[in-house]
Amino acid sequence: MTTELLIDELKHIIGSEFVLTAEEDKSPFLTDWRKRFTGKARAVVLPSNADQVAAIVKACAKSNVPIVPQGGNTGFCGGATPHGSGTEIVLSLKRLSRVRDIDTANQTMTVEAGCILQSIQEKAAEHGYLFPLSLGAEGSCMIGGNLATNAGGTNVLRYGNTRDLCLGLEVVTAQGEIWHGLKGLRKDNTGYDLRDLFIGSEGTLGIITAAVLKLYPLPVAQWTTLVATPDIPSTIALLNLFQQRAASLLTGFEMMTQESLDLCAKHFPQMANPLQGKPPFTVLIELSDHESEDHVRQLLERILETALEEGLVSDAIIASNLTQANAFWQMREHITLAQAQEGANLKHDITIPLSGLDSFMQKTDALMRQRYPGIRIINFGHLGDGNLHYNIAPPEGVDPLAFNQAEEVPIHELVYEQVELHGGSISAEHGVGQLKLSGLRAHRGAVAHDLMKSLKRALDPNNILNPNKVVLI
Ligand code: FAD
Ligand code: 2HG
Ligand code: ZN
Repeated sequence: MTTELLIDELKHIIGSEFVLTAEEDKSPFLTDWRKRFTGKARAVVLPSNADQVAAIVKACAKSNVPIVPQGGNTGFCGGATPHGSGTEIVLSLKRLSRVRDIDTANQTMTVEAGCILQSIQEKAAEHGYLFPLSLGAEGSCMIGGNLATNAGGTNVLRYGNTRDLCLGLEVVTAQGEIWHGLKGLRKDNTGYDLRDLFIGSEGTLGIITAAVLKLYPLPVAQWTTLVATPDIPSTIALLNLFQQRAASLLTGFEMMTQESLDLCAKHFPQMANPLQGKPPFTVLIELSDHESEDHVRQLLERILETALEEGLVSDAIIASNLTQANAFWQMREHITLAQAQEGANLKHDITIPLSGLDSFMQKTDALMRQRYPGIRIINFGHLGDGNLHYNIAPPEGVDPLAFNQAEEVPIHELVYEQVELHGGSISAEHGVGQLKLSGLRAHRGAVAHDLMKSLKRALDPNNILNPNKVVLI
């Protein structure tokens, strides 16, 4: 089938106004948030329901035209950006944005893939519930994208990754069939877990059109504190102290180095670190409680007292109100935005077992600074999960694009070699997409990589869904 005939068929399925072919209309869908990847597409299509998605997949499969699913386009690995060939179509899920059901007895919510994460949080809160997934992009990322990347964020240490927050899925397969898996069950051992197969598959195995999400009781009180720690061993000892004493009340434990907060203050001076004396490490800790304000506040104070006595912490500020607590979180979330304003940078989204974290940072920092004097290591992350964003910016005054072009590969190699030596992962929460495709076989090992290829071939034998992302077949 020619491109024209396919475009006509797509227009017939969803209406001409939802099949974009003009360059200026397609362009917002062809570059990722970081402006790291740009591609081309025959068309961008915007269906409004699962039946339309299925009909589009059937039409494309018939014409052998690959499809790139896209949600909020905030992903960091180029998974939602088409390749440069111009042969693919981008399928945006943004019009599938209905909340289908809220089941308070079952504590679940059924939503379509194009629902913005923040709107899901707000809807849950209107009904007195918490949907705990929370990340800096929550105002624009969509739940389909969160599921497809198995996004992490800042609440993982208490509630888990997106995978842990999902009970059921509706998925359009590579053959254009709809799998109706929207059961809100907490137990279901009827063979292979298809839901978990699609979650984290980055649009390469199926197109998620809806999901059943878990809801939790809204906490009645939250206290947030910023503390200064001298080094990583003290920061981990502090985490362990909070885990022991606060247990499930600990809902956030985010680490930021001085270098990352300096960059944040450079671009957002109103978000300078309120802790005095530029501590080497600043940790944002949040406790949430279902009992009372006083209960959790007193607990927080007692734990901080112990931490000060034991020398784990040299300074601490407890947010006195919600505005100050939000300001602490804003400072944390603005590191990514400050990096974007500073220019192109190299991201490493890694996890290391906490026992090896100090050694990893000492060794990697030393090698990096020795090889690249003046380099800026923008290191922050979800320390409670062992997840670092070990990002690299060139020395001040050096052109970032030229630097990245010359040094991207050796810098990735340097970091990933240390990740391997310390038993870590090269992608903690952002996924693989195009960015980490080439290193995946070595990282996962031949057996795991071949199993991934077999799965891809079995579910998508014609390589229609997001080809050449995650795994090459
Ligand atoms: P997209 O970027 O549109 O797509 C991501 C991948 O999923 C692509 O491979 C795409 O093909 C696929 N996909 C999208 N929708 C579907 C669907 N319905 N069915 C099948 N495949 C689909 N990530 C974290 O994990 N933790 C963080 O803390 C975090 N913070 C961030 C902060 C900022 C400021 C930004 C810009 C990004 C952040 N991210 C974070 C990365 C990003 O927001 C997440 O990966 C998010 O889950 C992507 O959602 P999206 O809707 O934008 O997906
Ligand atoms: C975060 O934790 C995100 O804020 C973004 O995962 C990390 O900018 C980054 O590298
Ligand atoms: Zn993160």
